[in-house]
Amino acid sequence: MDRTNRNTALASAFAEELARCGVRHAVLSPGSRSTPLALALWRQAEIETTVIVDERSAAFFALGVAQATGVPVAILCTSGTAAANYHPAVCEADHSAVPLLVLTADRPPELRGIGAGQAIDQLKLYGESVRWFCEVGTHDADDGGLLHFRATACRAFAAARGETRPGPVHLNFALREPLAPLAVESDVTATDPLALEGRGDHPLTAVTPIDMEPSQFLLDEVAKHIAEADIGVIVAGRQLDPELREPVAHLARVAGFPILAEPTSQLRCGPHDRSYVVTTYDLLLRDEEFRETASPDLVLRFGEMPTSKPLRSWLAESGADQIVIDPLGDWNEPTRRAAALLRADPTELASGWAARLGEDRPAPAMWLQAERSAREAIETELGSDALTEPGLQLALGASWGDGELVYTASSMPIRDQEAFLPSNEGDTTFLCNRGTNGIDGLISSGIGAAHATGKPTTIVTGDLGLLHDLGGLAALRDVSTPVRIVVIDNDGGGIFHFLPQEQTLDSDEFETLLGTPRGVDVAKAAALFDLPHRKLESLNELPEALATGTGLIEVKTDRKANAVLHEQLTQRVHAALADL
Ligand SMILES: Cc1ncc(C[n+]2csc(CCOP(=O)(O)OP(=O)(O)O)c2C)c(N)n1
Ligand SMILES: [Mg+2]
Repeated sequence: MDRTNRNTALASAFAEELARCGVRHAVLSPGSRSTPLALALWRQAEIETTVIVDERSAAFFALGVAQATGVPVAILCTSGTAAANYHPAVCEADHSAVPLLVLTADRPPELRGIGAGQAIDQLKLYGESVRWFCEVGTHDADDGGLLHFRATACRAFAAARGETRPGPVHLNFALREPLAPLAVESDVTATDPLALEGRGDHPLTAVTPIDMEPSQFLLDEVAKHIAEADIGVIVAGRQLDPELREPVAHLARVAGFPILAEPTSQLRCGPHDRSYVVTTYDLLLRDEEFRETASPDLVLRFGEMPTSKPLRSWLAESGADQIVIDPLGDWNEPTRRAAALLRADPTELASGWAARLGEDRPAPAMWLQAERSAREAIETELGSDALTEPGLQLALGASWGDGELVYTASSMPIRDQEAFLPSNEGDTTFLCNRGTNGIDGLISSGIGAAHATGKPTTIVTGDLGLLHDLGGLAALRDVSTPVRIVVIDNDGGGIFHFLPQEQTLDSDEFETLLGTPRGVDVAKAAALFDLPHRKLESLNELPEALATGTGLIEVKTDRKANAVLHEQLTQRVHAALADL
């Protein structure tokens, strides 16, 4: 603990507790009011700090770190609009259950609302988006003040890590002068060793995680249900635990169920048994006849609901019993038809059910045949190395090796990844910011995840996504891991060509209001941050471009032609199904 003055003592006790709880990263933005906490975090040896000027990017960078590591990450800014710039990432962290410790410095009460400057109402600034808000208050460095700062750190860590659902926590720190570490004699009056030092290596108050062990009853009852199902499916959406792969693959085998796996479930790709993995469900479920014949009587859902619209509507229309494995305490059930939400550990559930089922049941032949035909149809249609958005997903899938990380943007990149990315044995981690589907902050999150894990990373973004978080590229200066940013440059919002607005607005209106071509020059964007740039002429140049390391890789496509190609792919898959 730093006894220089009241503020250094309180702030360093707080940082000490965060470190003892397990915090390893903090992202700071410059400002005067936050100096005591910034210095304390910076000087806390176990906590690595990154300094990012733009608070919006800083918060998204931290979101990427926290999502990739699963450990709460602290972000700290000064008072005023700085704190408001955290809001988009706070919303995303709330919806995607990512643990963030949001620390905002504030003016003390006597300097609020009197025109003192740089003071906005920061109390409950993020509303219901946070798991816990605390106005930490003004305190002396006496026994009570120091114990309060230490206990607040422990409580904030536990709340962010999840009780049960991880997410953001907001602590607002009112700080009086001196903000600089000026020595003030006798400012630290505490005498209790617990207030002064805490418990050495251990947090002041350790909070045990909630036990998610499933009951025998849950395991027995659902296993019976699975055994009785005629046609069942496993649907796997975004979840981050690679340990779920083997148990779900085993369950699929003994149940005879296919696994409709979104890449961000970590189940589509990986070294596990992928023989029942279906990758083309988005295209298959656009076919009326297939929807009918594949209609299940039992659905087991792991992770979040996948993005695919045809899959969502198929599940919503289905009369099947749906069992949603949702350990995080959310209401992860947009179909409003689920029979049960299970608040238990997914890995334990899958392995417990598999153990009870025993022998393998017949393979889900209908799904597996359809998958083979659909993949053949896709590969035939995209046969060349021409630069297309679906083709890029095939090329990307073939390029990644074990231990790589892929962070994919909302809009068409994540949809095309779901629709077209093949299954392969690569032990790759797939991340995204799909809690609120924003196109903001993705560059920052991808760089944060790369930095925290040290894994070679590919960020896949649209051109407007890049424009939105262009400033996020500044963070690359402190990152040594290779970060390849693949920019799908269709000069505007390609996704809007798939909406009825495209047919109903005249083309000027459509382009002005939705298409929004901005002529982003990817080469100049790279030059601004002194980054290498490479423009692909053909998809066969992709592996070499990725191997070059950090830089921007430009892939030019055409929005209108892309919508036509998607329709052709759907037709091609339907024709293949008709031939089965
Ligand atoms: C912060 C935010 N603003 C606006 C939107 C609405 N929106 C969804 S997709 C999109 C266009 C994205 O364009 P681009 O990143 O180039 O991807 P493309 O659609 O071309 O694949 C917009 C503006 C959003 N999702 N998030
Ligand atoms: Mg675009």
